[in-house]
Amino acid sequence: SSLERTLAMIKPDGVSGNYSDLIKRIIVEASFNIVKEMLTLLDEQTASAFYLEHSSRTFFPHLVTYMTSGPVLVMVLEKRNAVSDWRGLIGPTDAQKAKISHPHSIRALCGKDLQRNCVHGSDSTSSAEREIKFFFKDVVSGDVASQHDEL
Ligand code: YYY
Ligand code: MG
Repeated sequence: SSLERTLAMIKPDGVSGNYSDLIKRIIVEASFNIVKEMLTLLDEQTASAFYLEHSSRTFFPHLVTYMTSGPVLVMVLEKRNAVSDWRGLIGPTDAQKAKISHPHSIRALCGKDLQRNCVHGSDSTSSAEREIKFFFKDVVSGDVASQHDEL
């Protein structure tokens, strides 16, 4: 396996619930390198574009309202197998189900329900590449060995 980058985001309920420090501690203890981070407030257009793949779903308007309801912390994480390892750490989409099936996952620890699940993680290496470019246009997700742009 080679070094990978993935896009992580602490969603509005995570930031407002003061989970950012705890989540960053979990990230660092799991041997991820936080390569980039940005605290930002998503507008409707940005949140809609980020979740474009879900635009036809009935939950989409609620998702956009939620994602624009407060600041989010967007991060680029790097390690070997970053994409699947981060998905593993965050756990299932539904935080209520996560509390039962994956009680030590971040969504179980910090999330509330299916919508307010505290964190995002790219679901594949191609999604990761697209999502990293979406937020950090100067980061090339290939050739990570030559990049040392830590904060
Ligand atoms: O990748 P992941 O975040 O685990 O789930 P997705 O199926 O991509 O859905 C994106 C996002 O949408 C999810 O984190 C919460 C929200 N959502 C929802 O509010 N209601 C659903 N029935 C499904 C997803
Ligand atoms: Mg997804």
